[in-house]
Amino acid sequence: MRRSWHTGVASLLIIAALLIYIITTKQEANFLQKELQISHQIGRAKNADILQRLIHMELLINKTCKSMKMDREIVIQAEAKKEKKIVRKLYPNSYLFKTWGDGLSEEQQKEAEELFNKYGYNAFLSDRLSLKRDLPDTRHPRCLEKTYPKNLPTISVVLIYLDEALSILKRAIRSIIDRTPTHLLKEIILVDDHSSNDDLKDTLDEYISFIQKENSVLVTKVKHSEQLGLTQARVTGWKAATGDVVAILDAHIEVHVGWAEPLLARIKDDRTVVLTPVFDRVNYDTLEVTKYNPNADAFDWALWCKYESFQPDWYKMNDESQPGKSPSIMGIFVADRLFLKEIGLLDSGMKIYGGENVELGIRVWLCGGSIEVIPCSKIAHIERAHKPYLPDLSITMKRNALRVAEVWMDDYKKNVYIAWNLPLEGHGIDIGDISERKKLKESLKCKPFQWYLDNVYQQLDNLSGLLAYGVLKNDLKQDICVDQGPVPGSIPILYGCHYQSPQFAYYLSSGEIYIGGLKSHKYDNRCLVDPGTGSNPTLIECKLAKEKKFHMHWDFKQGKSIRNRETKRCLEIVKHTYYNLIVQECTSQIWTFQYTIKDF
Ligand SMILES: *[C@@H]1O[C@H](CO)[C@@H](O)[C@H](O)[C@H]1NC(C)=O
Ligand SMILES: [Mn+2]
Repeated sequence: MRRSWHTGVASLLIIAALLIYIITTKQEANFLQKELQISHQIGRAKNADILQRLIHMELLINKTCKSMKMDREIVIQAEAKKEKKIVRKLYPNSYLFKTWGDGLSEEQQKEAEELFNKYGYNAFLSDRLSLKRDLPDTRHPRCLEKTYPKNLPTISVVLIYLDEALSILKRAIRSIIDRTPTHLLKEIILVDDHSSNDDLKDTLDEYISFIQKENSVLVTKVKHSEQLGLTQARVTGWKAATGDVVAILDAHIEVHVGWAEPLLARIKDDRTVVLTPVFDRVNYDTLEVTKYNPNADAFDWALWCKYESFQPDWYKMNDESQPGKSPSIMGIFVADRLFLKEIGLLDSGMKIYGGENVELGIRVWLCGGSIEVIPCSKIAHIERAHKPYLPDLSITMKRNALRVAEVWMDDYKKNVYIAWNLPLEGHGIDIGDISERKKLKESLKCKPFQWYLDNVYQQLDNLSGLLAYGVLKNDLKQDICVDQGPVPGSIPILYGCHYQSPQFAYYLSSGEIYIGGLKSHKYDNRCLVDPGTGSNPTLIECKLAKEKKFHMHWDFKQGKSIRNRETKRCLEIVKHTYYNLIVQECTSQIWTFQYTIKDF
């Protein structure tokens, strides 16, 4: 009885924690840009129910819809008005209809909701918008002043998809044809990762032959005979490409005016630079475009991608049209076709989804290339409300991340294990054969991962001070764990062990104890503090605690007591109705972290 009540509260706490984190962290606003990010952030919560609810809540927050400006929408509304009756909202709780869809008939609402559930975006509206719709020009004014040589490398554009809405795919093709100089566009390659939608068969093929004739552009379609996942789809696209440069993109995009020239000019200058354009967000409900500012593409130790600021020298230039160095890519990228092959294309051993972008990023930097974000090249990208493939992408993400760790990260691979709360030995996850990747690394004479941390991605914390990690239990009561407690709030508690991030604790050689998950970047964690008076321990941002000289250092050895160095009090538990977590005069209670990294 209490257990299920506790589980419910636990779910709410986790959701609340993540929501607060999302709302309060400015950077997070950026990383909501890409739909990948949504599942990345929540991927850590393994509970599928939490996941679902969180997706919905996040979408709610993420909503910035303004009044509809699309012609077609006005037409729809006008039609509905003609009927002169107040139409019932059939789906008041659907994220599609939060701000969109006034005046649709019940019939139309049904159709729109059905399509939304199928695709994760407003395919009903997409079907009614012009394929040639204009996009707001979101480029920095300096981008408009730039000129490019006429003689640039040619480009093959690869669009990857699994059961995309036909009109979305057509609009992507249309935008590429209309906004890429004809003499530079070698071909468009559609890679279908085994879709089942009927209209992606003959109807799409008819459109392809129509548009080829109309524009004398080569458009080819390659369909997988079974579902192979994103990495393999990208490899398939690369294999079909013949241009000097290959752009590997999602299919729910529209390219902006002038998107290709800055990319091609940069690669003409230096063929070893792998590039990424800057996404703008297309809302999944209104299909309106929101401008995003350029950012570096980075990741945490679990290898979920996240946005990161550029290095300080980029901001010193004070010129937003300049390329910025980036530790990694988000998934779409543009590269010299043959150079990409020389450095090993993509890791075909990756499954379904996740990690392949980080693998490429690290490999390019370590093996003779570099990565840049090109702010003058913009692509509008739909952030879907949900994605195809798996409901919980963290399963393949974890496996793929371990592959990257084993091949590329040397001793730092343990940080990936720690981020996924796995033991350093014997995690039992099958990561497949990595011998080919290791051979590649040798033949390319790639630099060690330390170089990458020192020169490319300094913001990533090397976690060198960690001694122990995982859940933290008191010997007196083995089924409860130390937990970060309600968020917002700063009082850690005891709670039935659920082995999710709010219960992850870390002991450092400095004597600090982090509780409630580990951030991969410096100064983000919350440290356990003895306030010195009262019996409640508190959690305070470590940087702040250090500044204020709070009592944040604890003497501890695995299986011994946790004793504050300054106050000499101990972290202990006491039973009233429930067990409480307190600091008090030491009574020799003993504690155990789930995993240790080295003897201490
Ligand atoms: C880890 O980073 C810290 C600074 O954040 C540095 O002092 C330390 O030397 C680094 N350790 C290693 C092994 O690179
Ligand atoms: Mn996408």
